[in-house]
Amino acid sequence: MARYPTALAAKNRQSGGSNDIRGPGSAQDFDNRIDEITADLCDAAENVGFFALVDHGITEDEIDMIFKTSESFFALPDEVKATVPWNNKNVGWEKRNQIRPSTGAADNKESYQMQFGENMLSGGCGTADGSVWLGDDQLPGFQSTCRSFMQRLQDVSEKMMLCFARGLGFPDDYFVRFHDSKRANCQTVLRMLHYFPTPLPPADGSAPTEIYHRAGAHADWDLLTLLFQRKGQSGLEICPGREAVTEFGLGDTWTRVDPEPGSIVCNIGDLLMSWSDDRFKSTFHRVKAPCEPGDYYGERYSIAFFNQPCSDAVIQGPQKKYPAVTGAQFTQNAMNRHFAALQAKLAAEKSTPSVPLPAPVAAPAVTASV
Ligand SMILES: O=C(O)CCC(=O)C(=O)O
Ligand SMILES: [Fe+2]
Repeated sequence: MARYPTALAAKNRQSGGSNDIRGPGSAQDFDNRIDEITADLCDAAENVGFFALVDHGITEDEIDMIFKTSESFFALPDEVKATVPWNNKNVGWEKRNQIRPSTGAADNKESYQMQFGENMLSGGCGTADGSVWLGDDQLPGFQSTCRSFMQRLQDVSEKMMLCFARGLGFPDDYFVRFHDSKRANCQTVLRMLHYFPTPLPPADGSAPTEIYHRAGAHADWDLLTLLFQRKGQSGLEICPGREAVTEFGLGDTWTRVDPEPGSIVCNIGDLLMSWSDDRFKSTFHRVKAPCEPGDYYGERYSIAFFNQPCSDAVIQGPQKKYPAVTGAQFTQNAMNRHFAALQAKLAAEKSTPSVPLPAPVAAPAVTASV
């Protein structure tokens, strides 16, 4: 049966300990419990690749506030959002334009990606400063609200990076140095996501004729992802144990990860899997295309934070299982693999006419999203 540790806290509560990686207001707590937390995190990373983090220090008010900011962003007219379009530096807004190799069709969603550094500074189409940051003239305080939240997530991520470095036998600051959000070439991404409502299935009980993908099955490319879901807006599913699954987890058993207010769903990405010589698992996951009773068909918001390496980071595991690559090369290789898999999927569908082809997309498909 699929295992999903619902919370690191559950274990710690049983042992009577405090359950946060950053005790309420107390960095001291983290320092005292660092080895215990490292053991929990490494256990989850080795066996499942997904875990929920609680008592991380980010309040429910802060989470509510960033979701309200996200809702205000997506409520803007498309012409306004199009002034900050997605580009291949992996920043900006896209709508129904991300095609996953697992489905060969665009996700029925829109998303907006932000980074800390130089990749945001150009690519705008009509913003006052030419950046892909939405200006205060459109949404007052938008950039500063998002940046503050990104910094909060960076702080939580750095604590986990320290634990993973220690667990792998690297110096404590090893991953933190390579993911330094103060450097201009930092590639870490905050992604706001908005899934469109899915039409309800036919009332006569017959199967829906069209599949509306939300986020097709995939693994993330980054080091570590932190995800917030909204209460009542379910859909995230995982397929743990990468070596035990078929391609993209298709045909395997999926486990629901329902939203739990205040908790952060975390998962190991391909980068940390590779950097740990495959000791830690990057796990397939998806936001299920609603199609069955019990599925959630309404509009859905989520927010993800993808820890990406600075472009000049040098990536190699302690056992040197894979040749060393830079952060830029790792990302490029991931994009190339993704593109090749997508082409193969589309070519296979073309030679099998019984499978409907996806609608053509107007702009180049998003391939660089994590
Ligand atoms: O929206 C979600 O819950 C998950 C999104 C996701 O997996 C991704 O964007 O990589
Ligand atoms: Fe993902």
